[in-house]
Amino acid sequence: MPVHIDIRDGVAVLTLNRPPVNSFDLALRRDLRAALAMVMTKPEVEAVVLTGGTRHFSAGADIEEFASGTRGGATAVPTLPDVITDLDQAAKPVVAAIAGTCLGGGLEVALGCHHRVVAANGTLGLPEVKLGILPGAGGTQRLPRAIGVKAALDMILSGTPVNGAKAAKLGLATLSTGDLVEDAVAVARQAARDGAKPRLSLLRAELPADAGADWFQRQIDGLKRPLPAPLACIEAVRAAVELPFSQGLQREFNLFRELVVTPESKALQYAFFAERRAARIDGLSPDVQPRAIERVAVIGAGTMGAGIATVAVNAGLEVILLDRDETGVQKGVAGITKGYDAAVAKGRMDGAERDRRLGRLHTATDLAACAAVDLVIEAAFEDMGVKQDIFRTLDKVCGPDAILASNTSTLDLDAIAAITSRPQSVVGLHFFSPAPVMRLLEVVRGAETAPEVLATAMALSRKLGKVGVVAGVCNGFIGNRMVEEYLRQAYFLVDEGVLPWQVDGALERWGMAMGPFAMMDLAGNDIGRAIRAGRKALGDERPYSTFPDKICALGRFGQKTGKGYYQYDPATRARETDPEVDALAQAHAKEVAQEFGLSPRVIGDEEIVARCLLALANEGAALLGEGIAQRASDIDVVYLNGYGFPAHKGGPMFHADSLGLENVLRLMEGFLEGYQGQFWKPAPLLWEKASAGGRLTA
Ligand code: T1G
Repeated sequence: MPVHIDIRDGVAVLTLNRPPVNSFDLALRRDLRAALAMVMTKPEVEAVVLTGGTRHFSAGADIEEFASGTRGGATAVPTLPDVITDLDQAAKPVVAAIAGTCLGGGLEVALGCHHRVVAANGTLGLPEVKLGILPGAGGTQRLPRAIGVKAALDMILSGTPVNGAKAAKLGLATLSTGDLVEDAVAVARQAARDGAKPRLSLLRAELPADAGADWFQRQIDGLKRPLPAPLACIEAVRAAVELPFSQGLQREFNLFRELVVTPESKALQYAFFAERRAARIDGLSPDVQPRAIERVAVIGAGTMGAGIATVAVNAGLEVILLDRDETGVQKGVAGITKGYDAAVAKGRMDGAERDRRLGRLHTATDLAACAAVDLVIEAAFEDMGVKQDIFRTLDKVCGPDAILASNTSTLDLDAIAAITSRPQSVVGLHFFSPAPVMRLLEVVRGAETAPEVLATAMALSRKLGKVGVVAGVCNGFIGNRMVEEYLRQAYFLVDEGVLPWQVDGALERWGMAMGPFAMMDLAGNDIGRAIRAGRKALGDERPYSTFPDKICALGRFGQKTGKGYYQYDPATRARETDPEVDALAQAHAKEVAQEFGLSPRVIGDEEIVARCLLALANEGAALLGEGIAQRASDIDVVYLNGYGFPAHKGGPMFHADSLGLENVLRLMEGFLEGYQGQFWKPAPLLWEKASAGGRLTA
């Protein structure tokens, strides 16, 4: 039964029971309405408590239902607003007992109740803006009446949830310090005695007197990107202040209906499910169970290794951090400790937690220390010989069930696995820098990686708070292989007279968090040079601009040398264009024009964006066709979580689909006319899907 009813001495406790997260699909809405109506008619019931169990009060409306119109449809009666109105207007007091997630429509349901009691583990929020929509079941009207207009708009625009204590501090709920349901029953009983049914819908939502008449306009002006959803959120909250409740609800509903069909909301809802789909390993037998990972060794105490060790410690694992000598190890430990001390200083962590985490961090300089670990993550120098030496020793010292992982970003994992006696236990765990911040983790399956090892690596990525994506073995796996083609086009644009900051500007205006040149200055242009040299050594003869190597020849490696394609403020690392680079680029373009007989032409934003982004999608289609990625949406998950691709555009593959693959091919053929035309080779899968009128992300 989606709603369980238990009457306890005059109080009806309704428990939502719709696994996995009590999302309000049609069945749950119908059942809750019926259960509420039923208990309202029982004379022995004087009040009602509504709860969802200990992990999920409710994750909100059923996204699948309104994203794709399945499961009965979001507009099927009773709609979620219908159910919330039943709660709001109920004849007897209704108290929400909230533990765990209470998000979106789940919080809106709780706001329809007359009181709210929350457990410490409560996570209350309105994340709709992250799906390109807005709270469409009264949240923009009731939350301002519950906690004030400013606090409400902050929560709605950020989509960030608050925990139980913060919710209590905001006045959103009463914090339960004992048994949540019992506390809620007591509140319900008291409300019945008092005859108190405080309905938020009867209150007014007012701005503080000092807010100023243009307060809402200032919120609009303060938006980082004036996308439809945040703009609509501000309008809906304005309606809560300026209109009577019922008219405000109508305004909210109209804004919701407009948003739910926008390209941004389609892309964001696609991205939500794409991330969850990425966790699935196609063809994996349900009998395969991930192994328990409790003790991890991280080899290499440099930036990456120390970052990975931090991630593992944060996830509650026992960690041994190794490096060649004590100096290297202690440098790594110092970096980790510094990070925790900064968190304590900022009040994000207390001293006891800091000490607990550092207590899980151990050190060694001899690989023999890996004898009893469940998993080794090698994050040593990106050199095949170095890695093979380490794996040769690990193969001897580690236990028979230990999993051996490499954090290599480009090297051939199979060549590493081949020097061990256990290739089935070797997997790639490609973290992105800085490891404690970047959510993406490419889980690289070698030719012989055992299904159980792969499943364990994917389960570990979830435990580490990462978004795991399975990748096959090729140079650069998914993300870096595609970014090479993106960069290739960016450099060709410089060959044709576009300046680096102009390329970055076009892509950043389009939505990329950082343009390709700023990105390479961050990653290190010398790293880019090493990758290019590595690909050439592997026989990649495809032409490449000589411009990036000219930059490297000047020692302009990027932020780490204070100069790259830009110059950087030593204190703030703020970037500034550099006339020296502009002059170098112009001279370079002149040489290319003479060599290739190019006539100068203006290349605008549209062409810059198209050439760079379609190069991404094209290489994505190529590797998808080779089976390096399991599905196109996995490729999008890589770009949304590792390369600053804007989520409201869905990812490079979703973006290509949204243009239409026939149009993509036509655009590519158009490029064949230009200087870099010789380098375009539309991927076979792209041809195939385009000619069949299909999509990459279907
Ligand atoms: N609708 C449908 N399915 C959902 C869902 C939802 N709201 N939330 C989660 N799922 C599925 C998910 O796809 C996965 O399915 C399974 O549940 C476990 O999720 C009117 C319109 C709640 C914090 O944005 O943030 O309310 O892959 O793997 O890591 O104003 O899910 O197993 O088949 O993520 O423990 C607003 C979205 C909706 C919350 C749990 N609500 N969900 O995280 O598990 S719009 C949200 C989450 C709305 C109203 C509007 C997380 C979670 P499968 P999971 P988790």
